[in-house]
Amino acid sequence: MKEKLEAIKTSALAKLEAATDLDVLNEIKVEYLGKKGELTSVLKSMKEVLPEDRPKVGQMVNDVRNVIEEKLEEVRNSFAAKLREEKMKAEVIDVTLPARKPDIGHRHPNSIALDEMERFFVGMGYEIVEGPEVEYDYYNFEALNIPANHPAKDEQDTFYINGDILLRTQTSPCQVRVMESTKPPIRVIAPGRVFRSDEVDGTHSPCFHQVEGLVIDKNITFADLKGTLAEFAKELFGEDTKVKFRPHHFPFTEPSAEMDVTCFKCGGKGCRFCKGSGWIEILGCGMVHPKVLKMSGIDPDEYTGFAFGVGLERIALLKYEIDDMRLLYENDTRFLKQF
Ligand code: 2NM
Repeated sequence: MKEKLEAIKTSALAKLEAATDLDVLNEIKVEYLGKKGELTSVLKSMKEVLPEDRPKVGQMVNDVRNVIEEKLEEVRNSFAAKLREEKMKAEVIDVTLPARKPDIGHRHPNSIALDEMERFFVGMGYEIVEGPEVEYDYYNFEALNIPANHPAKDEQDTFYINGDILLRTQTSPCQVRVMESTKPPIRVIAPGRVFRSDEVDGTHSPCFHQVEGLVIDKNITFADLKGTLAEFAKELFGEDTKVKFRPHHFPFTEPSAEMDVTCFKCGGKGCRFCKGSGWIEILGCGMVHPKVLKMSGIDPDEYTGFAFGVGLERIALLKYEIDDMRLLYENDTRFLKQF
């Protein structure tokens, strides 16, 4: 029995000495110390041992078990140490390398332009309002004096969710909601995303942004409109900017106009930027149509108001001299980093 135990010990220690990884260690552990292992089988054959020798043999089995367990632990520790050493070598940090710069994003030209406009109007006491991009036909068209079959509906063809619900073509529906729920005086601007069924090109996109403004109070006149928008133009394009108003037509305003600013490149003499005219068109505006006021519950005999609409992309393109609108949507950081 003693020889047998010695043989088990010797072979176990030799195998442990030769082991190369943790899996092999576990196999050896099972082979010698497991339930069906070599030492257990010795214990099971105890009945063949003389009763008086049993404690001694039992002691010997325990000694062998302890020796094997100790060796097992020793080999396992040496594996862990080796692994740690390899990991340290692989993770060496060269502290002399230059630091990696964090990649900080950049504000989009639209956001820069919008911020500037919002600052201007908030400074004049306007509130900023927002509304749903998915709108009722009523708020987008009907309440703005654009009834079914009106030709303006053709110009502002959009994406319909169903017969009554669509993607808004302008942010004026926000202003209708404000008129319905607020007793004048009203001074708001409504910036936001709008949608039209347009082909993509250098100046068009089916999804773009507008900033619309609305002022309603007693005795608001076209003079208030002109004064406000002339100041706005100076803010955007410089103190020397002059404005002119050309008669136009919008169903929701009467009278209506488009406003041009003197070309900030040539100061109005005419250049390539303004195509020789000296003027650049920047927005549409007018006095809110009495029918529009009335539909939203405001008495046109007591109150008057003006409104305007600016294309945000158009302003960003002009201000930063970008010649293709598509650049604003591609999010190429080489482009965005320039502003
Ligand atoms: C424009 C041009 C002129 C406008 C009108 C209204 C409302 F809600 F008061 F009727 N909001 N915005 C308006 C007027 C918009 O965009 C070119």
